[in-house]
This record gives sequence, C-alpha cells and structure tokens, in this order.
Amino acid sequence: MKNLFSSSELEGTRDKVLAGERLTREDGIKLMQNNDLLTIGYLADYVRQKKCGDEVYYIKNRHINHTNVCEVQCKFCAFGRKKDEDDAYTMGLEEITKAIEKSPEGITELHIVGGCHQNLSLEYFEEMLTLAKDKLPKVYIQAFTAVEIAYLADKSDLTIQETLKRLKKAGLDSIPGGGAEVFSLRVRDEVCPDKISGDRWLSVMKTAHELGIRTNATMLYGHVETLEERIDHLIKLRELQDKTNGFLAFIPLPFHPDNTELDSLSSTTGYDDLKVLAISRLMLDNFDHIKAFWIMLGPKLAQVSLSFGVDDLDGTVIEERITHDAGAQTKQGLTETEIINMIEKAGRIPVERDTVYNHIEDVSQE
Ligand code: V47
Repeated sequence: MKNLFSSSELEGTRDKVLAGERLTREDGIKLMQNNDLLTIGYLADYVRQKKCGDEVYYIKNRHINHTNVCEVQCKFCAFGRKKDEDDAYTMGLEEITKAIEKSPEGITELHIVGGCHQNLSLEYFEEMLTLAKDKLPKVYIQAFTAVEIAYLADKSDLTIQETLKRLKKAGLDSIPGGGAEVFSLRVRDEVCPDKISGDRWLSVMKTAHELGIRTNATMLYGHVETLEERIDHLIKLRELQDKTNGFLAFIPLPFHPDNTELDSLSSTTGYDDLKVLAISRLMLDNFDHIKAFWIMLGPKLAQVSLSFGVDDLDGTVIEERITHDAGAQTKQGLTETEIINMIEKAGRIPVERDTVYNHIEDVSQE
C-alpha cells in the first residue's frame, strides 16, 4: 500500500507549505497536475487550520439579480439576455424595494448583481442603494461586479474612481468577486471577447481597495482554460492582494454548462472542485478566506470542502438565478439551521459573520 503523503512529486511543495513558504507558479502547476487529492487536501487543511482555526463562517444574506439584460454576451452565461428577448427582465426600483422588504428578519447582507444594461443610469443605481439603506439601514450592501462598474463608468463618462465614490456615497459597502472569469487573454478571447480585460478587472478592484471598499475575487473554472491559466489567475490575485490587502475572500466558481453556448462541455467533477479549492488555499497565502459557494458546488460537496482548505460556506442566499439558469439543481436557499448543521456535522464551529467578517453576536444567548 502506498504510504500516506508519499507522493514524491509533491515532496518539495509539501515541505514549503509546512515551512510556511510562498508557493511558486511551478508549485501551483505541479499541484494542478497531480491527482493525489488527499495530500493536496491535507496540506490545504493544515494551512486553513493554522490561519482560521476551527471556525467556519456563514452569513444571512439575500441575493438580488436586478436585471438579466446584458450588452456583454459571454459564451459561458445562461443568464444574460438581449433587451428585446421575451424573457428579458429589469426590476424597477419599486420591485426592488418589495424584494428588499420581503427579506427575512436578521439578514446582514444584500448581494446585488445583474447584467450590463444600456438604459440603466448611475442615478438608478444610486437610488437603488439609497432605498436599500433606507429600508435596511444596518445591512451591508455588496453589489455590482467590477464588470458592471466599468460599464457604468464608461457609459456615464466618469472615471472608475468617480463612479465608485458616487456609489459609495449612496450606500455601496463592498463589491462581490464576479466577472473575473479567467484573466488569460486567450481564454477571454474565446469565451467572453466583449468583456473587460483581466487587467481592467484588477484595476477596478485596486481602485475600490484604495477607496476603502473591500471586495471579493472569483475564478470561473472548468471550461476552456488550461491548468497553467488557472495558476496564473491566482498569482495575479495574489500580487494585487500583496499591494492592497483589500480582498476579503476568494471563491472558485465551477462552470455550469446547461443552456450556454458551451453546453457541449462536461460539468466539473467533484475531484476537480476539491482540488481547485485546496490549491486556491495553498497559492493564495495572503487571502484570509476561501469560500465554497454551495449553490454551485451542492451542499454536500461544499460541506466536504471544509476539509480541503475552505473556511466559509457563503450563506442563506434565498433566491439565485445565474447558476440556476445554467442548470444548477441546488435549492434556491438554505436555512440558517441547515448551514449550521452542515458545519457542526463536519466537526467545526459555526460562526455567523457580516460582510467584512465581524462575528455576529448570538442574540438568542443574550
Ligand atoms: O460573474 C456566469 C459566474 C458569477 C456561469 O463575491 C457562472 O461573495 C458558473 O460572482 N456557471 C456570479 N458560473 C456569481 C458570483 C458570486 C457568487 C457567490 C458569491 C460571490 C461573492 C460572488 O458567476 C459571474 C460569473 O463569473 N457565472 N455563468 C455558469 N454558467
């Protein structure tokens, strides 16, 4: 029988991880090419334990996707529509108010993302933020991907900095990690040629960090990217984090092919999902949190990922369209009790957090 952790190709990398040394591009590629999932998972779990202890974060949040109309047509997306398509929708401010008012007691975050819609002005977004803060003053608003922000800035003839300052003043607290996809020019040319470049995505995030707006980062994997391109993506994020320390969490997003132009591709496998999460933890040594988005992974694999470097399961979500339009079979939301159960059954300590990872006091024990 093979000895545990005897994978000779990984010995050098293992020694670096155990010594707390930064991994190189070559280490990352070696990990991606290696199928010794348990060794990779063990190393990621070791780093997670040292960094985060046994606490696992979750949040009571609500997602709102205010429009599916999108000028940027990406081959991997089943959500975006041209504005004259039958099932195109855009929520008016009244409808958004109603959705916010329907939010259950106790949520601490609104996560708002949508398409790049030609007719939605900066004033629409400012009003949306103002009314959200008016209805739920204590809630953090994590809204609009870097892609939406760049689109809005260009349309409004403003710089990214000016646009972000106005959105921040209206109530924007933080920016989600979407739209990063894979930074490689080759991949973007193939799957999302009309989208902003990886460098521009990074530059929007850098500006946000300089203005004190914390953000997340993602990578959409499992389509046409190579293993090397995945690692290059992680290294670009790590380099920006070295400069700004503005990223809160990294969330790898497994590609869902149904109803997309790439529907001939297979879904990712559980093996690949766990490897990407674990390698993200190992490469992103300057990120505090690696998040498993259970909506995309399924709650069972998300739970198992807690032993593969993950310390955050996202949250209650309530309603989600982007992944469900692409064939996700998961529920629209989980209850807090379900999330706590997943964490406790993995032998870990559930901690409710807000958007910026402050612990929420458990009011039931006061
Ligand atoms: O930007 C689009 C991706 C993102 C598909 O920051 C797809 O906390 C899989 O960014 N299959 C939106 N993914 C979701 C997102 C997110 C989710 C949860 C938490 C956070 C956070 C961010 O989903 C898009 C795109 O990269 N996406 N189509 C698809 N077919």
